[in-house]
Amino acid sequence: MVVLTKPAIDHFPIVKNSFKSPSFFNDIPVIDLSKPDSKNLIVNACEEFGFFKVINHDVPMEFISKLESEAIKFFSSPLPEKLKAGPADPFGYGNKKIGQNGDIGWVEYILLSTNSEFNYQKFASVLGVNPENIRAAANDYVSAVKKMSCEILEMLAEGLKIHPTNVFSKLLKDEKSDSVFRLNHYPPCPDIQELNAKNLIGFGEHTDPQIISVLRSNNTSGLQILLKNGHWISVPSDQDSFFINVGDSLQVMTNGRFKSVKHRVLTNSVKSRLSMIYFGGPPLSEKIAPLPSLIEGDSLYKEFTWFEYKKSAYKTRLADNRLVRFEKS
Ligand code: GA4
Repeated sequence: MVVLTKPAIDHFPIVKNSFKSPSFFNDIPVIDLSKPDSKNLIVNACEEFGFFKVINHDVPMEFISKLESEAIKFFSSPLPEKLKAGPADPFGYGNKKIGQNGDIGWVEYILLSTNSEFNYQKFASVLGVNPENIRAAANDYVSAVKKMSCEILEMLAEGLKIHPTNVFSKLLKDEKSDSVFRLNHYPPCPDIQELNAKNLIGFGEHTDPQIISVLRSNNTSGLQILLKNGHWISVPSDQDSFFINVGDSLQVMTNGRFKSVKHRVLTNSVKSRLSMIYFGGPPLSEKIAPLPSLIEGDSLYKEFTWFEYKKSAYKTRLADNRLVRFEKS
């Protein structure tokens, strides 16, 4: 894989050596999707961590490896070629720059809207392949992951005793669902030692705005989540499983019972990390508010449309709390 051009890495955000680096956390909830009684475990995991790992899913391995090999091909292309698929505005190829408000990370990526043909064209022109191949690979993967996300959201609704159980999943199934797909490549950064730093930040701390995010990575670790006690813990990589994040919108719909999990990615000094993330979001016109059956006492949030939330989110920095302005005072 091509290493990013050697930049002045001292401009990059780092995690200082001054504290012990976090150890791997082996108590991340693991949900076995083949077991029908997993619904209560999902609810517990969303309450405690806003994060869990899924095994025995039925996303075909073939879809994962096909897309992964297309992504490797893409990220191995010469930089001037890749730049032709950029800038990420917000969709397209991005290199180090995340969003439009000054965030940077040791990462290159492709951001796609799951319902825009134009995006695939941009991506495929660089690979010099038939756009149909890449479109088909991304579509197969995203459709299978979306199906799994909907199953998880329905189990979750059942676990919360909400009727009908499709309250969350119908938002992803809607043909106007504003969902996003992201491929992230974190090249190794061998010069980390020069900085007297333990780790370079690949993707800075943030919460995801949507309802649910589904991440799959290769066997290189780097992902960390923030626990309720304020400690960052490293998530052991597992290329055969998926990792699920609660997003801000699900936090609102559950009236804060579930918390969107703060997470970040640290760069490895030797190995490349490749991740694929599906962010399941509602249609732009959808009104987001706490579900009446989940309001015990007061509603913590004002009602807003997903469009209003996104408009305001795109003006924020990555680490900002994007929900404060929608909280009831
Ligand atoms: C974080 C989650 C997703 O990766 C993303 C990101 C988006 C982007 O990269 O364009 C944002 C970020 C994310 C939240 C705040 C804004 C928008 C970068 C940024 C600084 C695609 C998303 O939906 O929100």
